[in-house]
Amino acid sequence: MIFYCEKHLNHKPEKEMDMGIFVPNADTPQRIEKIAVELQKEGYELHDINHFDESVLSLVHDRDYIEWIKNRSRITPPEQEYFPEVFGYDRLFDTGTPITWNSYESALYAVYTALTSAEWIICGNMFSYAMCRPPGHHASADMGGGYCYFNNIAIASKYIQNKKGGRIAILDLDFHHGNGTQDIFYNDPSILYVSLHGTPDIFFPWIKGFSNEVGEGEGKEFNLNIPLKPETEIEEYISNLNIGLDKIKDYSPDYLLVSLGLDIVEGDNQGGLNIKTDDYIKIGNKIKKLIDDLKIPLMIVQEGGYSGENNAKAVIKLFEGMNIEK
Ligand code: Q9C
Ligand code: ZN
Repeated sequence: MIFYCEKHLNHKPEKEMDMGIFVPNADTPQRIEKIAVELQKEGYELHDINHFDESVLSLVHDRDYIEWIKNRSRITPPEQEYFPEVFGYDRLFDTGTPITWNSYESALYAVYTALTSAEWIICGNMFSYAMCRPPGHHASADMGGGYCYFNNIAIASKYIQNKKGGRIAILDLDFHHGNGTQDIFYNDPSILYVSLHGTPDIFFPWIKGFSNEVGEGEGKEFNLNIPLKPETEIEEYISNLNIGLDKIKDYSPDYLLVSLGLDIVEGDNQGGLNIKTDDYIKIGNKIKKLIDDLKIPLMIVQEGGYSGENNAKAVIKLFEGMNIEK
């Protein structure tokens, strides 16, 4: 089942600061809208989401961080964007994640979209796709950034465990390392985090995502980073994906959650790999084989991907490769 919520349309950051100058913000509503339109043309149905209590944010985030984002949204007039004073002062780690009057609400409903998807799989269903926007994987317990405010997939993971228990594997296929998700579960052996991403010594978020980050304390060995060279193509991508999938197979989780960023596609304006939209059939095949072998449900959570057109093509190919029924 595919879940979509139109509240994301109210979150329209206009600009971001890159190398000291303002440029158009890449997290546009269109990048999700295009997926929605094309999926429906293909015969997939989108389903509306359920409402939850705002307190679900506390499953992952600190109270004062939540209040800060909420208040910042509330006091920012329409047509204005708040940019952080970054270092050591604000709760956002970059200058690409402005807060508008509607950011809090849109981010909250992205969380609800992920939780509706989570509900669907814990009720005994095998597949869901949460069309979240804004994305989540860069947000840690007390800091936003990389277009992310609340960590949708991390909150969904906690929600699933609170309701059903069990162990979860998160496979992060976004072009960027999910520093927020890694941080949140770094000491947690009940959640395995595996990420393939453009190498952080060249690409955002720069600070995290290296292969020597393997988890800490009880969480040691339950974090696997697989950094990739610029312009990596599908053959090399798949051999690295296999390493990640083997790790997940050995872990034998009760649920597989995928952070689906489509910004690994060649030409993405925030990306740097050379994956083709058609290659998603192969990626889909691999994931399908794993969940069939393990006999576990799959939940996909939308993260990045900045060309609406390619996003739609990639999702359709991925679903084809996974044999998702319409
Ligand atoms: N020249 C996600 O894909 N861009 N976030 C930095 C540096 C930040 C991406 C640009 C990209 C954040 C969820
Ligand atoms: Zn990304």
